[in-house]
Amino acid sequence: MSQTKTWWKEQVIYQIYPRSYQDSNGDGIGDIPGIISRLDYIQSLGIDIIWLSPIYASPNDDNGYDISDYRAIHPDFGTMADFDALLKGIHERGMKLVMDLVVNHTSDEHEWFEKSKSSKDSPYRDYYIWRDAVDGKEPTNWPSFFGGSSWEFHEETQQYYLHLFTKKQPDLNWENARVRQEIHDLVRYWLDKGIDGFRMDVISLISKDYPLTDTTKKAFGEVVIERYANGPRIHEYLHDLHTDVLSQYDVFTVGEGPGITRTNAIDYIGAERGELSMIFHFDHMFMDHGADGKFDPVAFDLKRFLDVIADWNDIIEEGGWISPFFDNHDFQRMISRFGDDGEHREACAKMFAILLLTLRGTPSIYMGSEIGMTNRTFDSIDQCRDVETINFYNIYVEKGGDPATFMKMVSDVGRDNVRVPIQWDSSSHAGFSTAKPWLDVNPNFTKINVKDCESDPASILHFYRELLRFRKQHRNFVYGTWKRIETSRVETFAYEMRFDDQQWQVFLNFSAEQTSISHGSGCTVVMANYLSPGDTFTGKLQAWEGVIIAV
Ligand code: TEU
Ligand code: CA
Repeated sequence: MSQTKTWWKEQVIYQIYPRSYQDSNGDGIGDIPGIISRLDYIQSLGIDIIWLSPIYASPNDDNGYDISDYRAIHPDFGTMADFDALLKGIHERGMKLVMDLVVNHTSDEHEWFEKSKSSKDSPYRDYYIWRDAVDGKEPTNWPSFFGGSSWEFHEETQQYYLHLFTKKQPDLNWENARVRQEIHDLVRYWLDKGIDGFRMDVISLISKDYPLTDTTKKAFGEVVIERYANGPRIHEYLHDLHTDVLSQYDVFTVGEGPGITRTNAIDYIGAERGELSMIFHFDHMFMDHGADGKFDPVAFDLKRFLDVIADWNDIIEEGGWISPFFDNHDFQRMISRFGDDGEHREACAKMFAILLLTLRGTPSIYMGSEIGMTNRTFDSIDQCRDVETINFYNIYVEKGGDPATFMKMVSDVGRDNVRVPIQWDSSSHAGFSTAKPWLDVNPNFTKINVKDCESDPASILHFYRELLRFRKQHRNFVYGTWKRIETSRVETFAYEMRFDDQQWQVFLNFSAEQTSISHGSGCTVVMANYLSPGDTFTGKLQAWEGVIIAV
């Protein structure tokens, strides 16, 4: 199916986790003026769209994914005037701004919840999901994403409320038309300010499947699909939000959705559906999570990973659109997770850049990838700030688990790995702040930082710039076709892209082993992490080598 031309299909997203981008006032917390001071840098990369993780008022139980006022900026980040200046600065540079919309739940400190819990007769009671105890216990056996039960008992009114995330993140009741109206209003508030779209947090979870009943599944991922995601009214809610509000602006939306699968995704993103512009899917991100989630890991399966990438790429042929990504603020650094962050770090980071930027869709680059940032080591839970890590640590240790074993897992999969400050230079605190940061920098900042990359023409940073420039010059990436080329070796991923009379092939070696491929020998290199444009490809692939050739 051919795709209609739209600006947001042609662009590239850069995600900023605001607490960790740049501190401007020496309190150790990244802020809006800090981001403003780095806009020239972001523009110099060739980024089109900036996605900001939440900057709204929040008690920060889940670092801003627990919002207490949707129309206020958290003082840690600055003021509304700072926000307006940021938006202006972004637009002046020809870029766009996408905000995070977190409306599956609010903070328990949001005034709606304060009123809701005040009394069973409150007109706000029904803004959230309250239930009586059943046989003196939780209404259902639902586990929370962040450990423990999804129900919290409220003594004063003697009922439980539902929270799929932490108990400070009560789920909103979307069945209530007033709730939907409030959300439409707040979406309009931000769109009227001139932002260019929303990333919609766990949007697949907003419609609950009533009556709420016990799950029969054991594995958490299956519980999500069985009970939490893709509820009966999800498409009605998204369609209404689109029709009543979003469609009146020239904006786009990217929905985040655990439980969205390869088969039901098209219902969210099909061009004629009028729901979401694109989604982030998680099939490659959850595949090494075991029955109890990320702290119950199973072995990474490269073959499956590459099959998932190729399979989801085809959804674009079916008329859908996605945002490819390999890391974000919830996972670990992509090269540490899927590649090599040691000996072959540079080659590997560049190879992943080739992959990310030659898939179809609107790619999302998580801040710091452009310099090949890596996971760090966490030896003690005191070094961690993430509620997910802390909750699961407590559960693990209470059950008698060895703290050191858990901390090893945290160093692999903990979300704080990607939440550490950006490494700007080799001065103290990596140039992020003059004070001790809210989450300590990765000690490797003296070797991996933006400043050093700037002065090295062969750096990962310059490679990203070149690749982004290249992508912009060629429409193959956006409107062409993409087809996998079968290879005899799992670690060699190959595909072909065509547009008009242009034909390219991409070869990627997902290993440190040298190998060769029977395609493309004698063709001219157009972009590569070892070879230079204009070189002749010989069919040999070095460790983590990536190459795009013209056929
Ligand atoms: O994440 C949703 C989600 O699926 C994650 O909880 C994921 O399972 C987990 O992070 C894997 O470690 C979104 C936000 O991106 C995340 O930061 C929030 O904590 C969460 O929703 C609740 O708002
Ligand atoms: Ca600050």
